[in-house]
Amino acid sequence: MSIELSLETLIDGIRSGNKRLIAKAITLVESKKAEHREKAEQLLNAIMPLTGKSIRVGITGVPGAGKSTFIESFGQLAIKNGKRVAVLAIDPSSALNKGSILGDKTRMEDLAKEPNAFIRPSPSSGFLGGVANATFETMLICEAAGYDYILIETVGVGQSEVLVADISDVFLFLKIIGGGDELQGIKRGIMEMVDLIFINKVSEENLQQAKNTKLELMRALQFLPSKEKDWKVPVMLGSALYHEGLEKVYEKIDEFINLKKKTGRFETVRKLQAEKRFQYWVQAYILEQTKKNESLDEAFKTHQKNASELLANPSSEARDFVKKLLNS
Ligand SMILES: Nc1nc2c(ncn2[C@@H]2O[C@H](COP(=O)(O)OP(=O)(O)O)[C@@H](O)[C@H]2O)c(=O)[nH]1
Ligand SMILES: [Mg+2]
Repeated sequence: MSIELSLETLIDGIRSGNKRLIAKAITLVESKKAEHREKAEQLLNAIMPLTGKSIRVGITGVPGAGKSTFIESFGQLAIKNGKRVAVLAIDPSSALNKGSILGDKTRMEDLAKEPNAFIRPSPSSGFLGGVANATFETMLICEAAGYDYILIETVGVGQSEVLVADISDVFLFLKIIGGGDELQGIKRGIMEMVDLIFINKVSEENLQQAKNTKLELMRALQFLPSKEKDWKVPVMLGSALYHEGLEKVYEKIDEFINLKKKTGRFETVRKLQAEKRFQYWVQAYILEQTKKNESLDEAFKTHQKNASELLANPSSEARDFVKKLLNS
């Protein structure tokens, strides 16, 4: 896809909500080429005043839990309520297997048809050579384009939860009935991150089981420190596929966001997230500069090798490398 369009064209396209141009702008911020980075930054700076007004919803759960289905249904509900919805995905593994992120995008067929929905199928892989991604910047573009809800699906396991928690205002955990807790990632770590839990695929037949699962979850939550003061993580039952229980989720998200805004946590957390993003970019640019300079690149590789072969401890190798970097 060509991204050689002028900045003005892209910025106007974002402002006017032109999906084709929004997509091109996203391709630009996903590019790892140095010349694209500069243009991407100019673009992001230009749209900054238009960003920040959406509700950023992170959605996690094991593969098959129904995240994509949930997004499709929830997205339609939000649109019915007069909102505009953008759908993104975070997949730290895409650099490895180049898998299509929303390969199951077909499940969002109905949402994709909505003029007020924008679905970004897949982040490009190997962003700046790391496991990171441009989802944060993509989100800013969607906000500038006027989307009210940014729904971010975690794909892959492990790291994606942390990445999505780092950019969302509310973190939703989709659970299915049965299956081992381990299998469902009910590790302490994830439970500490969630703000809302939705038990999916609930039907008449498994209602009792679902209620038991709910009790188990509530018991587990009791022993965790609360992430937000005055917020009791709600455990809701429903079905993404049959559009059941989604209104309740919609209301709870609203309630949660309002509470966070009232306590000031909303702003505080967003500032912390931007700080993290800054730190990420410092790291990324240091590595980029390193790669550009032959002797530094050599030094980086040598120190890294020393660390990996346990010739010395990684921290002293890092310190030595940074000394060389500063003296270069
Ligand atoms: N019976 C039932 N099936 C569902 C429900 N929600 C999702 N599914 C199905 O579960 C499968 C996995 O859904 P998907 O959204 O792709 O899960 P993801 O991997 O978490 O994104 C699909 O076949 C869905 O149709 C539900 O509420 N009830
Ligand atoms: Mg999915």
